[in-house]
Amino acid sequence: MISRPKALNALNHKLLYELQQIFSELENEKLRALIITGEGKAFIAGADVQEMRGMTPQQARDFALTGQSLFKKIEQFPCPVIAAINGYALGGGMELALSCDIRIADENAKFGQPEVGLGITPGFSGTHRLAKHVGISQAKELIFTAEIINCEKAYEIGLVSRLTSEGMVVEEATKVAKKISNNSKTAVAYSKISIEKSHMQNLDTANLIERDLFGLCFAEEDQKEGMDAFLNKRKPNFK
Ligand code: CO8
Repeated sequence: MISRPKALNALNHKLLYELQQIFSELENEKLRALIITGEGKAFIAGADVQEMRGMTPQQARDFALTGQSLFKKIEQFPCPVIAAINGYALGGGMELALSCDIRIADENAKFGQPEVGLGITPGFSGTHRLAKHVGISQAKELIFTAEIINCEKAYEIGLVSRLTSEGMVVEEATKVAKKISNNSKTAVAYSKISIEKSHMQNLDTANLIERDLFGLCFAEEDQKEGMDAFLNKRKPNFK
């Protein structure tokens, strides 16, 4: 849980550093899925404007690099990461959500990239990932207008995959995490790599990535167990 509720969980250096530490530690744990949510009425209301205000161009560039590195770590995390978006997901908060594999929103969730209204561009990979998730046209409209959208609009444009009533978002995310954890950990991890690595490639390169990972599955116990269970009409018992 992101917990800096007095500042609506705004991302400052300290918080970014702590998240880096946590994700590095968790990388070595045998996790099936990870859920990120925010404390209080916000998921994350952006990067910390107070902290950014006096930055020099070089400091701002370094700050952007810190956020970009963290969000890449989340995107490449070995198991699925689910953003349970309980309120404002603005600027850097929306960019963090975009780096997660699955986004689920509470009815109070609000999304937007307000940066141009502050005289800056998105800086934590939002210009890339927002276009990847919702298409260039929607991304440009959201970024250029700095409009804040509600959860229904976010669902309509494919920014989130599920909506919940107030206060139910972590529960719903847990249900999704449980469904994921019933499947082969390795096959889920390989599918994640295949989707991420092939997304921006042409079909031939994407096919190569996919068939390499597909082939690797056949070196794993899970493939034998999954197929044996299916053929013997029983539930698989993945280790
Ligand atoms: N940074 C710092 N403090 C914040 C932020 C923020 N992003 N958001 C909220 N807060 C603080 C407020 O200043 C306020 O503090 P205080 O109580 O001391 O006055 C407290 O949180 C509560 O906020 P509000 O009183 O404003 O709460 P409201 O419910 O009235 O409004 C809003 C909620 C609409 C979310 C409003 O707080 C808001 O507009 N926040 C700023 C949203 C924003 O512009 N976010 C984008 C920031 S830019 C960014 O994320 C760029 C990312 C890339 C960085 C690249 C590196 C250079």
